[in-house]
Amino acid sequence: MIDISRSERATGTIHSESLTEAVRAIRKDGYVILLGVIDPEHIHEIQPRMLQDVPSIESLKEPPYQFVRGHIQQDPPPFEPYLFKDVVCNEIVVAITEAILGNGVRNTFYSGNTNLPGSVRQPVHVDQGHLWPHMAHPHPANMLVVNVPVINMTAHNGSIELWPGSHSDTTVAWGDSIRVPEEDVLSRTDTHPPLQPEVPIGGILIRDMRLWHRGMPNLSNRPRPMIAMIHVCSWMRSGEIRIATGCESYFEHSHLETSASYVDEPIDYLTHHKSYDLRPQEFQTGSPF
Ligand SMILES: O=C(O)CCC(=O)C(=O)O
Ligand SMILES: [Fe+2]
Repeated sequence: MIDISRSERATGTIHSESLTEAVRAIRKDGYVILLGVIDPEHIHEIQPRMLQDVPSIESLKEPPYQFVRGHIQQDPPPFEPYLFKDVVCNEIVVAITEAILGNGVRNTFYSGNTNLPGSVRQPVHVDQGHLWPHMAHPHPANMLVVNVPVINMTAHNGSIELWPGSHSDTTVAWGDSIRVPEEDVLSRTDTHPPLQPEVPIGGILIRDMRLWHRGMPNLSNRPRPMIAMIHVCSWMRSGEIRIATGCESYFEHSHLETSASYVDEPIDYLTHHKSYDLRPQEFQTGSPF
């Protein structure tokens, strides 16, 4: 965990030792957590709207469940007054992702995962596998997920489970099933056990897209939304985010390009996601692996 001071946040500059530490953590552990990066007031603007949007997603004919019940894909509202520069183009986050991914870093995603009360365990998975799998040495990171908790995230409300160092395991290949094979999960459990980090509002989690992780049960009585952005190397092909016309300035940044199209018509941000890899035998009860 790296504490960002008030003056670093105010000026949008990270101390060089903290930058070095963040880069080292992402390379070695596959993730880093930074505290005090985003103005909590901004998250407190987004939070009620995302919580209010949950029932509309749950009442869809096919809610976009990810693997198992209780974990839905949910976009934050892509229009004013819910967009903030320190969320979508955070200076400190960009300094870190650019240090890892190189010049021309791009954000290709503005969505999120909401963990509903009563949810069950997802299978352990990566969000993308290795470009060159089964190598003696893993390739450097090409994609980083930037997660922004929308409520204080704790083990009680189903903080994301992370498997430190697992991004260096080259088993899962790009284009494969993103599930980590059961025997690999079992053999890592004792040597490198997983953890559920606590990340309060204003904090941020940056993780290598290849890091093993999963959604866990939410034991509280409130949904736990978490925004997800994906920063990629300049040469990665990717999709486009749809944002309301007039909001271009939130995404203007000299080092981070956002792959966005700006649209005049209302954006169907609550209804356009699909469910992912649902299996009847684990949908209700959760996956052991
Ligand atoms: O919401 C979480 O804690 C993780 C969800 C996740 O990893 C996914 O749906 O791919
Ligand atoms: Fe995931």
